[in-house]
Amino acid sequence: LEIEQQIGRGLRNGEFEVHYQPLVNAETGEIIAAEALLRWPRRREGQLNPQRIVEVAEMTGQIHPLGQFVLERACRDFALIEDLKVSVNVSPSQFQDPGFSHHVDAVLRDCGLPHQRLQLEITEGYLLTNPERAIAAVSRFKKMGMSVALDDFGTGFTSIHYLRSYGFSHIKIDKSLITGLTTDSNTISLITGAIYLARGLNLRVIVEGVETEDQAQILRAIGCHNMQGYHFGRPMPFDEFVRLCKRNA
Ligand code: G
Ligand code: G
Ligand code: NA
Ligand code: MN
Repeated sequence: LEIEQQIGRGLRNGEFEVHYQPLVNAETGEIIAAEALLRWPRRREGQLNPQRIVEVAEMTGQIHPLGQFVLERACRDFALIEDLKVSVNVSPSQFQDPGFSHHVDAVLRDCGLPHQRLQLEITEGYLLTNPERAIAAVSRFKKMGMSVALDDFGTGFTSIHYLRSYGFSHIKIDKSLITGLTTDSNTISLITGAIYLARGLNLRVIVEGVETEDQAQILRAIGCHNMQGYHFGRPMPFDEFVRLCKRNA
């Protein structure tokens, strides 16, 4: 079966799920948010990981129903708990869709989740193809009360100029930059520089892919605000995430 048809069938049959990975306050270790990540648990075949699904869905237009599913699921789940933010990945064609901000607004109202508790994550691909519209969209979402994070920072071409002019509230330093953090002094310099730069531009810094306490210690020392990674928890079903929060409280 073509991947497109498999995704269509998965959507119709309600096979997709959303898992949540904790984000912690770097200083206190307290869970402050979670990233919502698409999962397709019933599939046994390995070739369709979330990244591939999103890639294909982006080409076929299925990213709209898929993205809508993730957004609604995430908002509905987080409306059941207090205070914590949920961070949802938005793909370029969703972000580009003129009706998207209205849709997000409607979902939040429908679920009763305050706008301040939703964060959108976007990667830089779209920013580069359509800077003016992207800047306008980021500012619109921020005016609505949401935070907007630049995802996968350090993997692409984002220039310092872009970082300044887009008005993001957060940047997420990509996990690929963290590899070797404890052993390689160049890596430490690179991350330190990125954090220094971001803080200078009034951006909150999230470092993802934190896998060990040694890495967490270094990141705390160099001023990272929030951390995410297997060291604090893998992406997990909502009920498990709620239990983790209760244990940590
Ligand atoms: O969690 P994992 O490593 O499997 O995610 C793989 C990739 O899929 C990541 O780049 C992540 O951003 C992306 N992804 C996961 N869920 C979603 C989603 O709901 N929407 C979009 N656009 N991308 C997602
Ligand atoms: O592209 P994006 O940053 O949205 O994707 C996040 C991806 O990173 C998810 O697929 C998630 O499962 C994965 N991930 C989260 N924490 C870690 C980690 O500590 N190590 C590794 N290798 N991957 C992680
Ligand atoms: Na992300
Ligand atoms: Mn990322």
